[in-house]
Amino acid sequence: MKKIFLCVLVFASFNVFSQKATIAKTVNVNQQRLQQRISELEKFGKDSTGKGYRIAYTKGDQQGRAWFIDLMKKARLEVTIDYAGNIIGKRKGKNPLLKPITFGSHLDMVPDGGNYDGCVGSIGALEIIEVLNENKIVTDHPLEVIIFSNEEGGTIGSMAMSGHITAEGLKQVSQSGVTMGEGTRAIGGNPDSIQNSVRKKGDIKAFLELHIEQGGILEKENIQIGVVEGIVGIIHWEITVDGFANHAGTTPMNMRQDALLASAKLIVAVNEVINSYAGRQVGTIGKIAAQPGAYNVIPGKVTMGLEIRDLSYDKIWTLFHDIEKSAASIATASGTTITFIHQANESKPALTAKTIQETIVASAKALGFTTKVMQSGAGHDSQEIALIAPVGMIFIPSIGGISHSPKEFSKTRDMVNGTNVLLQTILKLDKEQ
Ligand code: HGY
Ligand code: MN
Ligand code: MN
Repeated sequence: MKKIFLCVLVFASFNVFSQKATIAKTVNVNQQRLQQRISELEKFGKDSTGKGYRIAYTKGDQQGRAWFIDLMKKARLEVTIDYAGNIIGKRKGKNPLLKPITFGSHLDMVPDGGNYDGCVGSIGALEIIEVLNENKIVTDHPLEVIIFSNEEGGTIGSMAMSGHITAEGLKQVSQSGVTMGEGTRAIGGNPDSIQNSVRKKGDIKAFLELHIEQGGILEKENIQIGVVEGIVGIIHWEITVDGFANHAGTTPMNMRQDALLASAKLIVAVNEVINSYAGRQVGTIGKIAAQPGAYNVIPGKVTMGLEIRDLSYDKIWTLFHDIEKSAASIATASGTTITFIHQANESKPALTAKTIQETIVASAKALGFTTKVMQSGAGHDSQEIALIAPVGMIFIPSIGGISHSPKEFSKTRDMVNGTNVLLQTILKLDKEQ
């Protein structure tokens, strides 16, 4: 009798297990809901010219966040905002002792940016919860959807979570004109106790981020899913060029201390230094302002923003020191003074977890997708979270390789593919203890 009972029990549990595995395999994300939410999100933060402005901490950002939080609550997530302004949506698992599997991205954007950078990963993360709810799947691990604050301004929210934001970093002025600390408060965080948002190594089982590639490799090579192996480091410097403002009509050409002319030479020098090394490093002067800014006044002062990126942190500094040398000779020749101020909120290069790369590849291949293991030339919250937990990133193609532009676009089909790979990867990770 006992033997029969045992066989029935084994058969039944095997049946449940294989049933669960089958459900998991056949579960699909909802294409229509994904597309509809991407289009809806685009509405927030439009300025009078219709440009997308969900720059971190602005009204547009706050409206977009409020809209998303409402959707999270409707998906029965337990939503909180941590001290760094990160939005966290929790879903209970069967075993509360297991560490959470976390996934998400960011909603803020660059000035006049596109509607896919950060949005695909955020809306995709919420889609996972919707689909699990609809299919009545409860994972063993607790799940957390995390929407990081101010990713574009230096991965501020994830930097706080990894314990690397500093008092100096909070004083840094953000793209919206307020300091990082003031902005954090504006979105519901508390910069005075920001250390309370820190997660330590071991607190999270894994963090996964679905993101657009923001480059043209996947499209060019006709590959459906990118599997990120490493994310570049990013360092910024504020540059000030001090010359001497003077009358543009009466000052002879050989008696000028023209800050803008010196700046122009420095911009060329930056480009020459970066191109003088083999490798995939990049360097950009992305913003410039000349004072006083009149036709008939020789610019006396120029401020610029320098950014250098590479997978090697040391190489970034080597490139910077070469640029400093070029600046010194330009300053001497032009009678100007050139100073560099290193910005505290720098991102270090990070590698993703090999095991998670393999799980993403297996999930993508099981769904019949082509894959490519690749580096990310864009920075991401994942590189901060990689300091405290194993991370994985899934890329989908950016059409034309365009990003940080209103022309940024990814196909619905690719968003669906990426979100399905994210879902299957989460379900696979959930089976690990
Ligand atoms: O700048 C970046 O690489 C990212 O899109 N924040
Ligand atoms: Mn991004
Ligand atoms: Mn971006």
